[in-house]
Amino acid sequence: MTHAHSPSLSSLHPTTPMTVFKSRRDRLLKAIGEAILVLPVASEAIRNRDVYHAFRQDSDFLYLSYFLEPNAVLVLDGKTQQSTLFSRPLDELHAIWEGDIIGQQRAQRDYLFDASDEIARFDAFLLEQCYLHDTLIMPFSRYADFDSRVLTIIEQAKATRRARAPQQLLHSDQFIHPMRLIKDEYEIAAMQHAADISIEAHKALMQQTQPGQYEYQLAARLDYQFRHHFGVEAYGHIVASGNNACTLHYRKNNALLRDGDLLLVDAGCEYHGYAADITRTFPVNGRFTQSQAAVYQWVLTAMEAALAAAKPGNSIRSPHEAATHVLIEGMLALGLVSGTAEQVYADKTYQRYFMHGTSHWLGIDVHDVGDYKTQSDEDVQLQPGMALTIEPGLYIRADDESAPEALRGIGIRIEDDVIITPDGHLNLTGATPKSIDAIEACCADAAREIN
Ligand SMILES: [Mn+2]
Repeated sequence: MTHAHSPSLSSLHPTTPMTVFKSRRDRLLKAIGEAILVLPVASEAIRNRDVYHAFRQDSDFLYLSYFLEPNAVLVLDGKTQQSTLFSRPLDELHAIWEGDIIGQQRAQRDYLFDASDEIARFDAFLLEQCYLHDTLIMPFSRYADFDSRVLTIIEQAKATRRARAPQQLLHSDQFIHPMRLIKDEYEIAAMQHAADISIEAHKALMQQTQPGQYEYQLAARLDYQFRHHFGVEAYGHIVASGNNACTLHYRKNNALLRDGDLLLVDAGCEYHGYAADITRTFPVNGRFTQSQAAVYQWVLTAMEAALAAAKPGNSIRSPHEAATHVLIEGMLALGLVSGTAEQVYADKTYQRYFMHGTSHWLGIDVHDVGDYKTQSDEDVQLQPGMALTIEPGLYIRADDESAPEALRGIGIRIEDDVIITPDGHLNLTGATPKSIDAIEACCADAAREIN
Protein backbone atom coordinates (compact mmCIF):
# COMPACT_ATOMS: atom_id res chain seq x y z
CA MET A 1 0.00 0.00 0.00
CA THR A 2 1.35 3.42 -0.86
CA HIS A 3 1.04 6.44 1.36
CA ALA A 4 0.87 9.39 -0.95
CA HIS A 5 1.04 11.97 1.78
CA SER A 6 0.19 12.45 5.42
CA PRO A 7 -0.71 16.05 6.11
CA SER A 8 0.21 17.20 9.58
CA LEU A 9 -2.23 20.11 9.40
CA SER A 10 -6.00 20.03 9.62
CA SER A 11 -7.62 20.86 6.32
CA LEU A 12 -9.20 24.17 7.34
CA HIS A 13 -7.33 26.57 9.58
CA PRO A 14 -8.84 26.38 13.08
CA THR A 15 -8.35 30.00 14.11
CA THR A 16 -7.63 32.11 11.05
CA PRO A 17 -10.84 32.89 9.12
CA MET A 18 -10.68 32.08 5.40
CA THR A 19 -11.51 35.74 4.73
CA VAL A 20 -7.97 36.56 5.91
CA PHE A 21 -6.41 34.33 3.24
CA LYS A 22 -8.78 35.80 0.65
CA SER A 23 -7.84 39.35 1.63
CA ARG A 24 -4.15 38.48 1.18
CA ARG A 25 -4.97 37.27 -2.35
CA ASP A 26 -6.93 40.47 -2.98
CA ARG A 27 -3.98 42.61 -1.86
CA LEU A 28 -1.69 40.64 -4.14
CA LEU A 29 -4.15 40.99 -7.03
CA LYS A 30 -3.92 44.77 -6.66
CA ALA A 31 -0.12 44.65 -6.54
CA ILE A 32 0.35 42.70 -9.79
CA GLY A 33 -1.37 45.24 -12.07
CA GLU A 34 -2.63 43.57 -15.26
CA ALA A 35 -0.28 40.59 -15.02
CA ILE A 36 -1.20 36.96 -14.45
CA LEU A 37 0.37 35.14 -11.52
CA VAL A 38 0.57 31.34 -11.35
CA LEU A 39 1.65 29.61 -8.15
CA PRO A 40 1.98 25.82 -7.87
CA VAL A 41 1.73 23.79 -4.67
CA ALA A 42 4.74 21.88 -3.36
CA SER A 43 5.86 18.73 -5.17
CA GLU A 44 5.51 15.42 -3.41
CA ALA A 45 8.91 13.98 -2.57
CA ILE A 46 9.71 10.27 -2.72
CA ARG A 47 11.55 8.98 0.34
CA ASN A 48 12.25 5.52 -1.06
CA ARG A 49 10.50 3.38 -3.70
CA ASP A 50 6.76 4.01 -3.17
CA VAL A 51 7.04 5.73 0.19
CA TYR A 52 6.69 9.50 0.25
CA HIS A 53 7.99 12.11 2.64
CA ALA A 54 5.24 13.79 4.65
CA PHE A 55 3.73 16.42 2.39
CA ARG A 56 4.39 20.02 3.44
CA GLN A 57 2.56 22.69 1.48
CA ASP A 58 4.56 25.40 -0.30
CA SER A 59 4.97 28.35 2.09
CA ASP A 60 3.67 31.00 -0.32
CA PHE A 61 0.68 28.78 -1.10
CA LEU A 62 -0.04 28.36 2.62
CA TYR A 63 0.15 32.12 3.09
CA LEU A 64 -2.32 32.81 0.28
CA SER A 65 -4.83 30.00 0.75
CA TYR A 66 -4.20 27.43 3.48
CA PHE A 67 -5.16 24.89 0.81
CA LEU A 68 -3.14 21.82 1.81
CA GLU A 69 -3.52 19.36 -1.07
CA PRO A 70 -0.77 18.43 -3.52
CA ASN A 71 -1.29 18.80 -7.29
CA ALA A 72 -2.91 22.22 -7.49
CA VAL A 73 -2.18 25.65 -8.99
CA LEU A 74 -3.40 29.07 -7.88
CA VAL A 75 -3.96 31.65 -10.62
CA LEU A 76 -4.39 35.35 -9.90
CA ASP A 77 -5.60 37.34 -12.89
CA GLY A 78 -4.80 41.04 -12.49
CA LYS A 79 -7.12 42.01 -15.35
CA THR A 80 -10.25 40.42 -13.90
CA GLN A 81 -9.04 40.69 -10.28
CA GLN A 82 -10.06 37.06 -9.78
CA SER A 83 -8.37 34.13 -8.07
CA THR A 84 -8.87 30.64 -9.50
CA LEU A 85 -7.83 27.35 -7.94
CA PHE A 86 -7.02 24.37 -10.14
CA SER A 87 -7.04 21.20 -8.04
CA ARG A 88 -7.76 17.48 -8.04
CA PRO A 89 -11.28 16.35 -8.90
CA LEU A 90 -13.33 14.27 -6.47
CA ASP A 91 -12.35 10.61 -6.65
CA GLU A 92 -14.17 7.81 -4.84
CA LEU A 93 -11.27 5.37 -4.98
CA HIS A 94 -8.89 8.00 -3.59
CA ALA A 95 -11.39 8.67 -0.81
CA ILE A 96 -11.34 4.99 0.16
CA TRP A 97 -7.55 4.66 0.18
CA GLU A 98 -6.21 8.08 1.10
CA GLY A 99 -9.16 10.14 2.27
CA ASP A 100 -11.35 12.93 1.01
CA ILE A 101 -10.36 15.29 -1.75
CA ILE A 102 -11.65 18.84 -1.39
CA GLY A 103 -12.71 19.19 -5.01
CA GLN A 104 -13.88 22.24 -6.93
CA GLN A 105 -17.17 23.04 -5.19
CA ARG A 106 -15.71 23.08 -1.69
CA ALA A 107 -12.63 24.98 -2.86
CA GLN A 108 -14.88 27.81 -3.91
CA ARG A 109 -17.32 27.59 -1.02
CA ASP A 110 -14.93 26.96 1.90
CA TYR A 111 -11.70 28.54 0.65
CA LEU A 112 -13.36 31.52 -1.02
CA PHE A 113 -11.66 31.28 -4.41
CA ASP A 114 -13.51 33.29 -7.06
CA ALA A 115 -13.43 30.29 -9.40
CA SER A 116 -12.21 26.71 -9.43
CA ASP A 117 -11.49 24.04 -11.99
CA GLU A 118 -9.87 20.63 -12.33
CA ILE A 119 -6.09 20.58 -12.47
CA ALA A 120 -6.22 18.66 -15.77
CA ARG A 121 -7.57 21.80 -17.43
CA PHE A 122 -4.82 24.13 -16.19
CA ASP A 123 -2.51 23.84 -19.22
CA ALA A 124 -5.24 24.69 -21.73
CA PHE A 125 -6.40 27.53 -19.52
CA LEU A 126 -2.90 28.98 -19.26
CA LEU A 127 -2.42 28.79 -23.04
CA GLU A 128 -5.54 30.93 -23.49
CA GLN A 129 -4.33 33.35 -20.82
CA CYS A 130 -1.02 33.73 -22.66
CA TYR A 131 -2.87 35.60 -25.41
CA LEU A 132 -4.34 38.04 -22.91
CA HIS A 133 -1.36 39.00 -20.75
CA ASP A 134 1.94 40.75 -21.41
CA THR A 135 3.37 39.81 -18.04
CA LEU A 136 3.48 36.44 -16.30
CA ILE A 137 4.57 36.10 -12.67
CA MET A 138 5.61 32.80 -11.07
CA PRO A 139 8.16 31.30 -8.63
CA PHE A 140 10.88 30.51 -11.17
CA SER A 141 13.50 27.90 -10.16
CA ARG A 142 11.50 26.57 -7.23
CA TYR A 143 9.89 23.56 -8.95
CA ALA A 144 11.77 22.50 -12.09
CA ASP A 145 8.82 20.52 -13.50
CA PHE A 146 6.47 23.47 -13.19
CA ASP A 147 9.04 25.83 -14.73
CA SER A 148 9.31 23.74 -17.86
CA ARG A 149 5.56 23.11 -17.99
CA VAL A 150 4.79 26.85 -18.02
CA LEU A 151 7.66 27.82 -20.31
CA THR A 152 6.56 25.15 -22.78
CA ILE A 153 3.05 26.61 -22.81
CA ILE A 154 4.44 30.11 -23.40
CA GLU A 155 6.53 28.81 -26.31
CA GLN A 156 3.43 27.12 -27.69
CA ALA A 157 1.55 30.42 -27.50
CA LYS A 158 4.34 32.24 -29.29
CA ALA A 159 4.50 29.57 -31.99
CA THR A 160 0.85 30.04 -32.91
CA ARG A 161 1.66 33.72 -33.70
CA ARG A 162 -1.54 35.01 -32.20
CA ALA A 163 0.68 37.74 -30.80
CA ARG A 164 0.92 38.82 -27.19
CA ALA A 165 2.42 35.80 -25.46
CA PRO A 166 3.79 37.24 -22.21
CA GLN A 167 6.87 39.28 -23.08
CA GLN A 168 7.77 39.93 -19.48
CA LEU A 169 8.40 37.23 -16.90
CA LEU A 170 8.66 38.33 -13.27
CA HIS A 171 9.44 36.39 -10.12
CA SER A 172 6.59 36.02 -7.62
CA ASP A 173 8.95 36.41 -4.66
CA GLN A 174 9.18 40.17 -5.24
CA PHE A 175 5.41 40.50 -4.80
CA ILE A 176 4.66 37.93 -2.09
CA HIS A 177 7.71 38.09 0.17
CA PRO A 178 7.43 41.76 1.18
CA MET A 179 3.87 40.92 2.30
CA ARG A 180 5.08 37.93 4.32
CA LEU A 181 7.76 40.03 6.02
CA ILE A 182 5.13 41.94 8.02
CA LYS A 183 3.06 39.57 10.15
CA ASP A 184 -0.65 40.20 10.77
CA GLU A 185 -2.43 39.49 14.05
CA TYR A 186 -3.39 35.95 12.99
CA GLU A 187 0.18 35.09 12.12
CA ILE A 188 1.44 36.50 15.41
CA ALA A 189 -1.14 34.39 17.28
CA ALA A 190 -0.06 31.26 15.39
CA MET A 191 3.60 32.03 16.09
CA GLN A 192 2.87 32.53 19.79
CA HIS A 193 1.14 29.14 19.82
CA ALA A 194 4.13 27.47 18.12
CA ALA A 195 6.36 29.26 20.65
CA ASP A 196 4.26 28.10 23.62
CA ILE A 197 4.49 24.45 22.55
CA SER A 198 8.24 24.86 22.07
CA ILE A 199 8.72 26.56 25.45
CA GLU A 200 7.04 23.61 27.19
CA ALA A 201 9.20 21.15 25.26
CA HIS A 202 12.41 22.94 26.24
CA LYS A 203 11.34 23.10 29.90
CA ALA A 204 10.48 19.40 29.84
CA LEU A 205 13.95 18.59 28.49
CA MET A 206 15.63 20.59 31.24
CA GLN A 207 13.62 18.56 33.76
CA GLN A 208 14.22 15.18 32.14
CA THR A 209 17.86 15.31 31.08
CA GLN A 210 20.28 13.07 32.98
CA PRO A 211 23.87 11.92 32.42
CA GLY A 212 23.85 8.53 30.64
CA GLN A 213 21.03 9.36 28.23
CA TYR A 214 21.68 9.70 24.51
CA GLU A 215 21.11 12.88 22.52
CA TYR A 216 18.58 11.07 20.28
CA GLN A 217 16.51 10.09 23.29
CA LEU A 218 16.06 13.76 24.10
CA ALA A 219 15.31 14.50 20.43
CA ALA A 220 12.55 11.86 20.69
CA ARG A 221 11.08 13.72 23.66
CA LEU A 222 10.95 16.89 21.55
CA ASP A 223 9.11 14.96 18.83
CA TYR A 224 6.63 13.74 21.42
CA GLN A 225 5.98 17.19 22.85
CA PHE A 226 5.52 18.80 19.43
CA ARG A 227 3.28 16.06 18.04
CA HIS A 228 1.31 15.78 21.26
CA HIS A 229 0.18 19.35 20.56
CA PHE A 230 -0.51 18.72 16.86
CA GLY A 231 2.73 20.28 15.71
CA VAL A 232 5.80 18.99 13.91
CA GLU A 233 9.43 20.01 14.03
CA ALA A 234 9.97 23.25 12.10
CA TYR A 235 13.52 22.01 11.29
CA GLY A 236 15.72 19.13 12.39
CA HIS A 237 16.37 19.17 16.13
CA ILE A 238 19.90 20.04 17.22
CA VAL A 239 20.64 18.21 20.47
CA ALA A 240 24.35 18.76 21.01
CA SER A 241 26.20 17.85 24.18
CA GLY A 242 29.67 19.03 25.15
CA ASN A 243 31.94 19.86 22.23
CA ASN A 244 29.20 18.88 19.72
CA ALA A 245 27.63 22.27 20.46
CA CYS A 246 30.56 23.84 18.58
CA THR A 247 29.18 22.31 15.36
CA LEU A 248 26.59 24.96 14.50
CA HIS A 249 24.21 22.69 12.57
CA TYR A 250 24.98 19.48 14.49
CA ARG A 251 22.49 16.84 13.34
CA LYS A 252 23.93 13.48 14.36
CA ASN A 253 22.28 13.58 17.80
CA ASN A 254 23.90 10.25 18.67
CA ALA A 255 26.29 10.96 21.55
CA LEU A 256 26.05 9.88 25.17
CA LEU A 257 25.42 12.72 27.65
CA ARG A 258 28.30 13.05 30.07
CA ASP A 259 28.09 14.31 33.63
CA GLY A 260 29.65 17.78 33.71
CA ASP A 261 28.88 18.66 30.07
CA LEU A 262 26.49 21.28 28.76
CA LEU A 263 23.66 20.41 26.39
CA LEU A 264 22.72 22.80 23.59
CA VAL A 265 19.18 22.27 22.28
CA ASP A 266 18.07 24.20 19.18
CA ALA A 267 14.52 23.06 18.42
CA GLY A 268 11.23 24.65 17.47
CA CYS A 269 7.72 23.51 16.69
CA GLU A 270 5.80 24.26 13.49
CA TYR A 271 2.14 24.84 14.28
CA HIS A 272 -0.37 25.36 11.45
CA GLY A 273 2.48 26.37 9.21
CA TYR A 274 4.28 28.77 11.56
CA ALA A 275 7.69 28.11 13.08
CA ALA A 276 9.23 28.72 16.45
CA ASP A 277 13.02 28.60 16.82
CA ILE A 278 14.40 28.35 20.36
CA THR A 279 17.87 27.53 21.61
CA ARG A 280 18.75 26.92 25.23
CA THR A 281 21.98 25.58 26.71
CA PHE A 282 21.87 23.91 30.11
CA PRO A 283 23.98 21.53 32.22
CA VAL A 284 23.40 17.80 31.73
CA ASN A 285 23.56 17.30 35.52
CA GLY A 286 21.58 20.43 36.32
CA ARG A 287 24.43 22.58 37.71
CA PHE A 288 26.76 24.89 35.77
CA THR A 289 30.47 24.63 36.56
CA GLN A 290 32.23 27.90 37.29
CA SER A 291 33.81 28.05 33.81
CA GLN A 292 30.52 27.19 32.10
CA ALA A 293 28.70 29.83 34.15
CA ALA A 294 31.31 32.46 33.26
CA VAL A 295 30.93 31.85 29.52
CA TYR A 296 27.16 31.50 29.80
CA GLN A 297 26.79 34.81 31.59
CA TRP A 298 28.57 36.65 28.76
CA VAL A 299 26.26 35.11 26.15
CA LEU A 300 23.26 36.02 28.29
CA THR A 301 24.49 39.62 28.63
CA ALA A 302 24.98 39.75 24.85
CA MET A 303 21.44 38.38 24.46
CA GLU A 304 20.02 41.14 26.65
CA ALA A 305 21.91 43.82 24.72
CA ALA A 306 20.68 42.36 21.42
CA LEU A 307 17.08 42.20 22.66
CA ALA A 308 17.25 45.84 23.75
CA ALA A 309 18.24 46.74 20.18
CA ALA A 310 15.22 44.94 18.68
CA LYS A 311 12.94 47.94 18.15
CA PRO A 312 11.61 50.11 15.35
CA GLY A 313 14.06 52.59 13.92
CA ASN A 314 16.99 50.26 14.44
CA SER A 315 18.18 48.10 11.57
CA ILE A 316 18.04 44.30 11.27
CA ARG A 317 21.76 44.40 12.00
CA SER A 318 21.49 46.40 15.26
CA PRO A 319 20.92 43.35 17.52
CA HIS A 320 23.98 41.69 15.98
CA GLU A 321 26.14 44.77 16.54
CA ALA A 322 24.97 45.01 20.17
CA ALA A 323 25.63 41.30 20.81
CA THR A 324 29.03 41.41 19.10
CA HIS A 325 30.29 44.28 21.26
CA VAL A 326 29.32 42.48 24.49
CA LEU A 327 30.79 39.18 23.28
CA ILE A 328 34.10 40.86 22.40
CA GLU A 329 34.21 42.29 25.91
CA GLY A 330 33.54 38.77 27.19
CA MET A 331 36.23 37.18 25.01
CA LEU A 332 38.77 39.69 26.35
CA ALA A 333 37.70 39.05 29.96
CA LEU A 334 37.81 35.26 29.47
CA GLY A 335 41.25 35.39 27.85
CA LEU A 336 40.06 34.08 24.47
CA VAL A 337 41.37 37.04 22.47
CA SER A 338 43.86 39.77 23.22
CA GLY A 339 44.29 43.43 22.31
CA THR A 340 41.70 46.16 22.51
CA ALA A 341 38.00 45.72 21.82
CA GLU A 342 38.35 48.05 18.82
CA GLN A 343 41.13 45.90 17.35
CA VAL A 344 39.27 42.64 17.90
CA TYR A 345 36.22 44.17 16.19
CA ALA A 346 38.18 45.65 13.29
CA ASP A 347 40.30 42.51 12.72
CA LYS A 348 37.23 40.27 13.15
CA THR A 349 39.28 37.96 15.39
CA TYR A 350 36.10 37.52 17.47
CA GLN A 351 34.74 35.39 14.62
CA ARG A 352 36.85 32.50 15.85
CA TYR A 353 34.38 32.20 18.74
CA PHE A 354 31.26 33.91 17.38
CA MET A 355 31.02 33.11 13.69
CA HIS A 356 27.33 33.46 12.82
CA GLY A 357 24.76 36.23 12.58
CA THR A 358 22.42 37.08 15.45
CA SER A 359 19.11 37.32 13.61
CA HIS A 360 17.11 35.87 10.76
CA TRP A 361 13.51 36.47 9.78
CA LEU A 362 11.04 33.92 11.15
CA GLY A 363 7.55 32.93 10.02
CA ILE A 364 6.13 30.21 7.78
CA ASP A 365 9.74 29.29 7.07
CA VAL A 366 12.15 29.04 9.96
CA HIS A 367 14.59 31.12 7.91
CA ASP A 368 11.75 33.20 6.62
CA VAL A 369 11.57 35.21 3.42
CA GLY A 370 12.22 38.94 3.22
CA ASP A 371 15.20 41.05 2.26
CA TYR A 372 17.95 42.01 4.71
CA LYS A 373 19.23 44.84 2.51
CA THR A 374 17.36 47.60 0.70
CA GLN A 375 17.81 48.21 -3.01
CA SER A 376 20.40 50.85 -2.11
CA ASP A 377 22.26 48.17 -0.12
CA GLU A 378 21.41 49.53 3.32
CA ASP A 379 20.33 47.31 6.21
CA VAL A 380 16.56 46.95 6.39
CA GLN A 381 14.96 49.02 9.15
CA LEU A 382 12.93 47.14 11.75
CA GLN A 383 9.19 47.81 11.57
CA PRO A 384 6.22 46.69 13.66
CA GLY A 385 5.08 43.21 12.57
CA MET A 386 8.51 41.94 11.58
CA ALA A 387 9.46 38.64 13.25
CA LEU A 388 13.07 37.72 13.88
CA THR A 389 15.30 35.59 16.05
CA ILE A 390 17.91 36.87 18.50
CA GLU A 391 20.61 34.23 18.92
CA PRO A 392 24.11 35.14 20.10
CA GLY A 393 26.57 32.37 20.97
CA LEU A 394 30.12 31.55 22.00
CA TYR A 395 31.84 28.39 20.80
CA ILE A 396 35.20 27.23 22.13
CA ARG A 397 36.28 24.01 20.45
CA ALA A 398 37.82 21.22 22.49
CA ASP A 399 40.90 21.20 20.24
CA ASP A 400 41.46 24.97 20.48
CA GLU A 401 44.85 25.10 22.14
CA SER A 402 44.89 28.89 22.15
CA ALA A 403 41.89 28.98 24.52
CA PRO A 404 42.22 28.64 28.31
CA GLU A 405 42.01 24.93 29.05
CA ALA A 406 39.03 25.19 31.40
CA LEU A 407 36.93 26.73 28.63
CA ARG A 408 37.65 24.20 25.87
CA GLY A 409 34.68 22.18 24.67
CA ILE A 410 32.12 24.76 25.80
CA GLY A 411 29.56 25.80 23.16
CA ILE A 412 26.69 28.07 24.16
CA ARG A 413 23.85 29.64 22.20
CA ILE A 414 20.72 31.32 23.51
CA GLU A 415 17.88 32.07 21.09
CA ASP A 416 14.52 33.81 21.40
CA ASP A 417 11.89 34.84 18.82
CA VAL A 418 10.60 38.40 18.79
CA ILE A 419 7.95 40.41 16.99
CA ILE A 420 8.73 44.12 16.52
CA THR A 421 6.01 46.31 18.09
CA PRO A 422 5.51 50.11 17.84
CA ASP A 423 7.49 50.66 21.04
CA GLY A 424 9.95 47.77 21.09
CA HIS A 425 9.30 44.08 20.72
CA LEU A 426 7.23 41.19 21.99
CA ASN A 427 9.36 38.23 23.05
CA LEU A 428 7.39 35.13 22.02
CA THR A 429 9.75 32.68 23.72
CA GLY A 430 10.95 34.69 26.74
CA ALA A 431 9.17 32.32 29.14
CA THR A 432 11.78 29.63 28.44
CA PRO A 433 14.19 29.61 31.41
CA LYS A 434 17.21 31.69 30.49
CA SER A 435 19.10 33.00 33.52
CA ILE A 436 21.51 30.64 35.27
CA ASP A 437 19.25 30.58 38.33
CA ALA A 438 16.10 29.94 36.30
CA ILE A 439 17.75 27.11 34.35
CA GLU A 440 19.16 25.42 37.45
CA ALA A 441 15.76 25.73 39.14
CA CYS A 442 14.01 24.17 36.13
CA CYS A 443 16.55 21.34 35.92
CA ALA A 444 15.99 20.65 39.64
CA ASP A 445 12.23 20.50 39.11
CA ALA A 446 12.50 16.92 37.85
CA ALA A 447 9.62 15.79 40.05
CA ARG A 448 7.06 16.91 37.49
CA GLU A 449 7.34 13.98 35.10
CA ILE A 450 5.93 15.00 31.69
CA ASN A 451 5.89 11.64 29.96
MN1 LIG B 1 17.56 30.37 14.52
